[in-house]
Amino acid sequence: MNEPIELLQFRYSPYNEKIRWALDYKGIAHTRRNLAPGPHVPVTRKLTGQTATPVLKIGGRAIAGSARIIGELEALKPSPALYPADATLKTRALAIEKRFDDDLMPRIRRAILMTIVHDGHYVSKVFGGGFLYGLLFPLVRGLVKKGNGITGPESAADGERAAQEAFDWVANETTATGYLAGSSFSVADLAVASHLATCVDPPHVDMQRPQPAPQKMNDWLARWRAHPGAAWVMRMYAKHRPQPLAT
Ligand SMILES: N[C@@H](CCC(=O)N[C@@H](CS)C(=O)NCC(=O)O)C(=O)O
Repeated sequence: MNEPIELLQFRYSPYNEKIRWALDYKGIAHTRRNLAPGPHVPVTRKLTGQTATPVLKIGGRAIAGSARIIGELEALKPSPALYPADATLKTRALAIEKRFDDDLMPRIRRAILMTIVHDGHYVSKVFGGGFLYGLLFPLVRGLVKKGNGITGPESAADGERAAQEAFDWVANETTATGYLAGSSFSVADLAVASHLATCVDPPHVDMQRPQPAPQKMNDWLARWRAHPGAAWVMRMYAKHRPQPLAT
């Protein structure tokens, strides 16, 4: 494992957080390169033929797709494992990851974006874009909304329904063992906690949003604060989320 590993990331993003967490959890040394939403497009497209982050560069390869990247990291450094050894539990863990990656998070993200998208300077702070980015954000605001499937007020209502469904489900599924697939930490917990961190702001340097935040964002955070599912997210961060290993 001597090949240099570089994560091309959005500084604030649940899908990128999945990869940071997996790298840190496995103790894999890496570097991170921040991209800003908008200007990232030519960079990720050239490397992978699609635009989304995270992109992991490892040796001469560039890999996209957070679930796929975790699979690669699991093969690269199997211990500590993120995939359950038991085949049935592994199938369950991967299905949970997929449901949050492909359905719940895209819906939740629309509601979250709608709490900050009016404030270019705040968006810039979240993504580390700098003053000019904040100033010019109105030029890409429409594209960001469209790219994320925001069609109107209904998008916020649907995102809130998705978050409620996610938090209720997590609280219910973790009562028995504290974990989502069996009785120990796995990729299911890592993925779900990374996604729901966007509603909870756990005190970790990689996922705490800058304050002061727009009122609508703070209202969103307050909406979930007392939910047992939010306490579970905090627990996963406290017990299983190491500090960053990146240089
Ligand atoms: N299914 C992808 C989704 C990744 C994703 O949605 N990434 C967002 C950041 S949260 C992104 O880079 N969006 C910009 C784009 O798609 O061009 C994964 O699991 O990695």
